[in-house]
Amino acid sequence: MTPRRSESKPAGGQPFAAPVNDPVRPSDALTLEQLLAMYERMKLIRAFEEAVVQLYVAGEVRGSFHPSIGQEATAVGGCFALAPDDYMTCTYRGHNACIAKGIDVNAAMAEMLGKRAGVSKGKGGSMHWTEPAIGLLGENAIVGAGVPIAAGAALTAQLDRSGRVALAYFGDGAINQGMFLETLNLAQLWKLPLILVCENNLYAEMTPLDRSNPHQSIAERAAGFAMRAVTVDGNDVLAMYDAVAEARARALAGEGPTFIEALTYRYLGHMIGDPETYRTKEEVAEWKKRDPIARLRQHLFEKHGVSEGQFAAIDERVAQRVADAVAFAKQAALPTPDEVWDDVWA
Ligand SMILES: Cc1ncc(C[n+]2csc(CCOP(=O)(O)OP(=O)(O)O)c2C)c(N)n1
Ligand SMILES: [Mg+2]
Repeated sequence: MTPRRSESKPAGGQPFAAPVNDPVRPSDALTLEQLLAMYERMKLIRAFEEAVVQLYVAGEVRGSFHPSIGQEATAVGGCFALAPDDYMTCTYRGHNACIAKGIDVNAAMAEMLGKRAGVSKGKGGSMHWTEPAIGLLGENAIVGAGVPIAAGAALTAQLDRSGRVALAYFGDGAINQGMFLETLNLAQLWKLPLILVCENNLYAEMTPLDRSNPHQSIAERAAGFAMRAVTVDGNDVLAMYDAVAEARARALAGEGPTFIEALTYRYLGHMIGDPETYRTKEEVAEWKKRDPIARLRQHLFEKHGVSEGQFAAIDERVAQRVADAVAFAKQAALPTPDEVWDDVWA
């Protein structure tokens, strides 16, 4: 079998020589039903964010919005390899991961519009979705901050012997944060059941990775903490599933954390309104050829004979789901001024 782990290069670096001859491929055991569910979830993430872009442009979303469009496979591949009650943290761009983990999209859309029915009662907005019921310990607007929070959750799981693991999604911009480096050290020392997923989309805001990272790859740096570290094609949802499933099995076997560098790309700017002067249209077009949703669609068509009719039915269901979420959010009530101090802790 050909390995799914990627040899593609991050900007300015050679590919990290991850072990590529491991024949264990948990995704081989996925049923067609599960694969279709992954496909539908990726479509839902994209359609949800496309709808938010429209609402943002129409002036209905306040604050900043950081779309993850193009990064659906890192989220769905990763979260589908977790148990429903495993912990997860992510960034202000983590709508992909939250929807993949199973957040209620009505409540998520209501949060985007600042409504009381939102996941954070309309007070957090785009960057602070939180839902303990699905293990989501919060998106985080502070670069790198979700990593120690996930490590704390992993320590809890270890002490309680609960059989849960914690996964932290973060960007390539997090890797020079002190708390990130300290967490890697402790996590390896204490063999925490922690999965560290770096969504390396090659830019931190407007800074290309090769302007901030002297290593050949991000996984190479993590390997410096005596930690298992691999580089994965983050636009291949099955490769992501395999990497996280393997990491989860290692964590539960007491073998400690795994670092997964997932190579991916955001199609839109850092946030709505980003003039994108730091990258070329050609580069964006090149990455769109590796679109994660189109690739799973091709796989489903070639290997499982999924028909145009089946794909169209999924598209229709997804469009309806997002339209329902928008309608729900629009009619939902705003919080009132007397609620301002509710749920505020000091
Ligand atoms: C501690 C901290 N420093 C700086 C910022 C400003 N900031 C917001 S997003 C960002 C870039 C992060 O890039 P990356 O981690 O690669 O994530 P991406 O946006 O690419 O998903 C920066 C520097 C911040 N939010 N927090
Ligand atoms: Mg980045």
